[in-house]
Amino acid sequence: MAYETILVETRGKVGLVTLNRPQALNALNSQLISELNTALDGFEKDAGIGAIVITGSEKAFAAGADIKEMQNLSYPETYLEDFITSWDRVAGRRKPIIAAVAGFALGGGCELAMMCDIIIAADTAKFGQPEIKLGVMPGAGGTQRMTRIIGKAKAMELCLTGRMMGAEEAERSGLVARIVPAAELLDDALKTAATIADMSLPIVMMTKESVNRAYETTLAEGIRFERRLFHAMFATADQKEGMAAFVDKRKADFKNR
Ligand code: CO8
Repeated sequence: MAYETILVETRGKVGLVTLNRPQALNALNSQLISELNTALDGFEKDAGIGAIVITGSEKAFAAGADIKEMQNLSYPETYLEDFITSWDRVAGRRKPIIAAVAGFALGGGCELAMMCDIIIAADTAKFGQPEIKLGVMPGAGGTQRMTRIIGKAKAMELCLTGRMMGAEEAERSGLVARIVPAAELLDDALKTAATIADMSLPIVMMTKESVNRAYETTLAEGIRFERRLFHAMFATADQKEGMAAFVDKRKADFKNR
């Protein structure tokens, strides 16, 4: 498929999507989101792909939803089209996704990063939910995911003032897993993704599902969910291989079954 707003590549077992609307700081319009969903559908179906990286440019991961596309929408149009709901499909993916963020991750850009499983930030990264300055509020999970990730005090401040926070503050707040020098961002994210892609895919997917449960249920239910999946893992060949490899002092050769 020919994409116009993203670049799609595979690097070994890693699928790489680069947001590519440089003239608009990678603002997320409907074409971009539709192309991103198509690319992710392809990676999800491809048995050779074990992890995905989404990145932007040096200047911007994404500066938000495309304001020029949105500005004249009416309420019935947003309601009838269920505007933004398809954007959330990124969060429902089963394979792990790393957001490699340099420069601006604002509004929908910050929300897109938070839909991913791990955010690795360049030292140049700036996160924020500036929608309030446009007379709206975050619409793709920003008020919800950010509050769960960094807590009410900071999420409330960021959403109500629209101020940006830099990479260090984002790491301190638990939004990003790690900060790396900008020049090393993509290599680092690809290396992290490759490490994950080398593990057993079903075990990786179950682990992702289990960690995500922590956001949606009580501790007791979450622990029960984890235990059920943990027990189920003993039905996989990869559990036998992983533990045998440890005992034999060799690298595990997972077969994804
Ligand atoms: N939408 C459309 N175009 C944009 C956007 C955007 N969000 N951001 C930047 N651009 C365009 C500019 O209009 C400009 O285009 P042109 O050259 O044609 O005038 C070009 O990108 C470069 O931008 P600037 O000249 O403004 O670059 P600066 O370096 O001076 O400033 C900033 C960079 C601070 C990032 C600035 O561009 C800015 O404030 N952008 C808007 C940020 C913002 O408000 N984002 C929130 C948008 S609303 C939103 O995201 C709602 C979420 C809804 C759900 C999304 C689901 C995923």
